[in-house]
Amino acid sequence: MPLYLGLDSSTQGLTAIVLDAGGRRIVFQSSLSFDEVLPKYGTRHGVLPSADPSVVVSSPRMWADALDVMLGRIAASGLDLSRLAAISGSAQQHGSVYLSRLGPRDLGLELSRPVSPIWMDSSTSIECSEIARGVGGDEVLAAHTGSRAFERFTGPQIRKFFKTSPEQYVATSRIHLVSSFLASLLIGAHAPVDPGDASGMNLMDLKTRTWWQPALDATAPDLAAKLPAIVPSSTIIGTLSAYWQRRHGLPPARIAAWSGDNPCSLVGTGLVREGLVAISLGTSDTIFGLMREPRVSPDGTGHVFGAPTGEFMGITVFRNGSLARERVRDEYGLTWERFSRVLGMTPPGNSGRSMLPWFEPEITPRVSTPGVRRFHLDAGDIAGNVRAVVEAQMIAMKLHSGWMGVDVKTIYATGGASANRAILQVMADVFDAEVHQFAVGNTAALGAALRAFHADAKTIGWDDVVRGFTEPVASSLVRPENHEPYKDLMRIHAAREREALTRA
Ligand code: ADP
Ligand code: XUL
Repeated sequence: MPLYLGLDSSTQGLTAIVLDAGGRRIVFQSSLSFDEVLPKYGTRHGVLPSADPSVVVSSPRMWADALDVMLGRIAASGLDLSRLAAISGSAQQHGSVYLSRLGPRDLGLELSRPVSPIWMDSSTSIECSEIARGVGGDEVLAAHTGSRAFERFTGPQIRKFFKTSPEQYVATSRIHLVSSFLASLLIGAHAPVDPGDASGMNLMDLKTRTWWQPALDATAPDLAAKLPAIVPSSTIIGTLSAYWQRRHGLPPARIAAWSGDNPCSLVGTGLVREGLVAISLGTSDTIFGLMREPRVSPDGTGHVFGAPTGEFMGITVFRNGSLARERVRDEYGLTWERFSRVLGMTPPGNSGRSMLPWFEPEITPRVSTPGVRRFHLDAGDIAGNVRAVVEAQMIAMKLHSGWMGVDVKTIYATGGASANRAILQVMADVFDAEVHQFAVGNTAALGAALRAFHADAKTIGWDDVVRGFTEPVASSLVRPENHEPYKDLMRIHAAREREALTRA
């Protein structure tokens, strides 16, 4: 029976999952951390050092090297790779790669810009306003592309590059997303993007799934010629190039279009039907669910992306996710085990102590000048701060996801921090919902493998593709125990956010 490989190039590392479609089981999993395995690039948490905190870039060559390391691991895994039928991938969204030429693999590629701005960048507020103005306003942009202009979205990033480095912009023949860049390396030719990742650019018309000319015009000249084609998510875009076949002895597997990590996670959590939500606690915290019809967020916070099923997905994204939790953990020299124990010992509602956890600029709500606000909370209060950061994150997630219109009774939790049941208890209490864990922490890589399966065996419906792979672990259920304190806290938190934003 065929094997399918899913790769996930995330902010901090690369993960691979191989699944056996017939046996409905995962037969290989491996992850690497960019900082640890490729130290010569000098990244921390996957990003390059920057003097300006609003500028966040990473290295496309590092992503290419990581792909090489991972394909080497797969080749050495002992799996019968003659059965490897198809490969797909997932990547952190919004990041862009600027190429003047694409060779047969990473060493052959010529970058017109050595670094890639990624989703954590918040340096393009001016370009966001310019693009919104150019198309007739925020609402018009959101109605067409699914989102108002956001700093991390690729369009504003491209505009900034065009304005600050016009010559390099002209020398750029193709601008890829991280997903289509890595897919290009696999097929040895320029790969298209899928609608899921293209909708993170402020450039695609969500309904027609084609580039929206007014947005291209408002972004940079001659942009249409520099962008990849957009193809349905389950398109086979080529075969693994001769280079990789020779280098690692891999078979000529079919390559399916890559997508963004959130659209892939939608599939990897089995959310191929409307009415359920998943929360991913990765480097970013995200809450998302499938949408049959695109309903754009009226307050402008969330996004509508294309879903791999051909439908849509609603999503709200928070920048101060795992790294904010880590900041608190490290401030008090805790391990995750100790962090969880302390969290479990403090009461829901935290006896009135709370926080706005904006350690870094925030996406939701939009905060460009970071700063943590503490309320009735001393910096030296370990237990109070641990609970405050997690409660604030979960409350913000509930407050800013109402626009999706889902009555949340069940949450599928995924991402690195979803292994932490004390954090999931706070999630269950704040949402007053049951929270489920998955056996696979990286549902983006699993979703990518399942997308490869779907693209290869097109006649199989999505329900059948995900069956047996994406059911949450039955014994993992975390039930809400105490929602009462959060009814008031939700209101108080919303007022504090509003006040902090007016003062900023
Ligand atoms: P990404 O895919 O965005 O790179 P992951 O989903 O792999 O991120 O999540 C990585 C994060 O998971 C780490 O930054 C770490 O803070 C967090 N994490 C890992 N284990 C735990 C734990 N036991 N409790 C809380 N957070 C954890
Ligand atoms: C989504 C977003 C992040 C990145 C990194 O809009 O900015 O979730 O995809 O994971």
